[in-house]
Amino acid sequence: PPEAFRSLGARRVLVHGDGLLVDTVLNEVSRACARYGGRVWHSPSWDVDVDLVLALRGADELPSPAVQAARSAAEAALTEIGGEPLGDEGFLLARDGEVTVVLADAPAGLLYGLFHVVRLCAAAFDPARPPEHHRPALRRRMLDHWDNVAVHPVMGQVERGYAGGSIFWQDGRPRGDLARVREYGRLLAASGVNAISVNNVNVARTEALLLTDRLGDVAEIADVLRPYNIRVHLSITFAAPAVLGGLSTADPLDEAVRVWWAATTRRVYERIPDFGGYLVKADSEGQPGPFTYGRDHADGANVLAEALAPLGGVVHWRAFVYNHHQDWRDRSTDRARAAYDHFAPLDGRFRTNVVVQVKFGPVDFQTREPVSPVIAAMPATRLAVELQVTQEYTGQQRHVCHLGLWWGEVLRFAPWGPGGRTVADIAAGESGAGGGLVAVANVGDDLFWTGHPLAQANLYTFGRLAWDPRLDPRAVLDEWIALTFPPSATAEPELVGRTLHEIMDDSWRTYERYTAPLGVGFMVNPGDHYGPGVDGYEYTRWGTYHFADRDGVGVDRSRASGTGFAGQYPPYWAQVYESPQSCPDELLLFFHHVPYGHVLHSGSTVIQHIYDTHFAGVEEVVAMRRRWQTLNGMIDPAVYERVAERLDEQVRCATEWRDQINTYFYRKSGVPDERGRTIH
Ligand code: GCW
Repeated sequence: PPEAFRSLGARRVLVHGDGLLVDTVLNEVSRACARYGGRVWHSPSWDVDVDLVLALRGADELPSPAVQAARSAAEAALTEIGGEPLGDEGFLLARDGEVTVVLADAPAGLLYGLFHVVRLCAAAFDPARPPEHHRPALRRRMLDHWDNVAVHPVMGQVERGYAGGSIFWQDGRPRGDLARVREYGRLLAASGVNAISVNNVNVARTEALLLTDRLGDVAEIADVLRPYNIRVHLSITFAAPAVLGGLSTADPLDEAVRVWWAATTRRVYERIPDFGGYLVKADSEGQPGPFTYGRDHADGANVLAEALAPLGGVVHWRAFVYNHHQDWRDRSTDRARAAYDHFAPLDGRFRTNVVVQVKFGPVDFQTREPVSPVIAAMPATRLAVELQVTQEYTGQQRHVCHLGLWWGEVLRFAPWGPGGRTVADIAAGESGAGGGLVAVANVGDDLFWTGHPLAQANLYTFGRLAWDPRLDPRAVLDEWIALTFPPSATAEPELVGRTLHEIMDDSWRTYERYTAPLGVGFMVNPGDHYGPGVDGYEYTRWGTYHFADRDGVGVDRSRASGTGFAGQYPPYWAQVYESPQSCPDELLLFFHHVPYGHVLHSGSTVIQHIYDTHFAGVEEVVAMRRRWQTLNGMIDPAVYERVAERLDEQVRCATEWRDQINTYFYRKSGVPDERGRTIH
């Protein structure tokens, strides 16, 4: 809300520098000052008493004495804190007497510096604030929209979208609400995101045309997002040379195909000079790819990379490739193995402007999965890690499920063993050359952007963790709370903040408790993936099984007796995951098939753990709802009502999960709950 800008808007602010992004900074400050009584000047023409200077360091004409003084104070502060270069997007914040100074080498740094000041509120003007220096750990911080241009008969306008229609597309056409797209760009910039892809990775006929005939639609979006430092990428179909270009093949090694990609890509850049690149889902879930021509994924990615390289673009090539025609009777095929089996042997074969984009887990964005072994298996390839902000498997933005803690765990995971390089290090790459962090977006045309108002926090947290994966997710949640429920617009802000933490901090674990147990995954209704469906996928072709029988449950993925997936990890984790004795409880059923009486590290048996967590999960959701009710009257009534209504649904759905899971396992195992609670 505008209130988040109150502290900035009440100050006297001087902006020094020129260019598109500096104009954005100027507009932001002017907007805030017009509302809250501050004033803004654009240097070099003024020399006035100010509270805040936002200045570019580089080339300029005639900085005024005030700017000069502020800048030299900031330079001194930078030297004092041992300043590394600020880089393309970094900035310094320091105090010069009565003045707060934000200094950047490039306009984007000034933009992020401005949003940092907004985030800090009054603290940005604290005379005792020591100088601080910020630059993003990850160069590309990207959101992938799974938005369809034409309404898909099953998936609708947005595949796995839970916040209404697309903000870009409607019924086969651009939605035309560029003001909203602009506001979206602003929201993303404030979170730190700097790239988006504007259409679904499943590319149908209408969407394919965005690359050629309908490029203008993409250019319009790029124009609106450019002032917020967001580059636009496009999902393309690998078959484009055939389906759009009229060629008889899309074979990546065919000369005519290479020429077609090069020419088509040049036309894209004529229209969108800062175009980001292509995103590709190939040979996966029915999308076309190089396999049709007997080529591999490196051949496929490289033909696109070659076309993009001279123009500065990248290919994001997804590693989400598996056989989606599995036979449940055949236990030798393991979907979890697929990405590694396909991609690890190709390490070193990708051109330098290819980014292999890997889902964080080996299966599919489950509430709990081990980290994908692919992340440690391709040292000679640029890798991006893909998260899912849209809550496909985590409550579909009807349940409160704050994912910050989970992402923090994933990003800090050290694939070679404790103390080694982390997932975040790999995504960052040597001197920032890595593929970055990507997430599937959760925004739509909904009044609150994300359907569930509290799901906004996931979007914000993703951007902040992509900027700095070492941030404490709880502190990031604090930021989001303060910006979304600013003290000046909230009755009893401390109580509101505390209550939101109580509701959200542990909500991912709560969600885990009442859904699929101990890392086994899925157990959702097929198709829409919402609500319990314990055997929903058990006999399907999708490769997501739990193998529960009267004696036990889980998937044996050990080397000794299972699918061998555990052996895809470097030795430390391969060993930990190999045996049920050393495997962490939360992943036990992902890696092992064990009897119901198997005793966990927690001391509980598997069956009792299932009962206990499912009862506890529902109790926690009921407590969430009760806590939320205490906020009635303290916050915007529309937000209050929307969350209240969703919490009712969460209680209903969690109860359904509890009862179906508990009953299922009671019926299978015949083991009663040792505490005698009701199992139907
Ligand atoms: O999780 C699955 C989803 C599909 C999605 C696919 C993917 C876009 O259920 O809807 O397709 O993953 O990541 O490509």
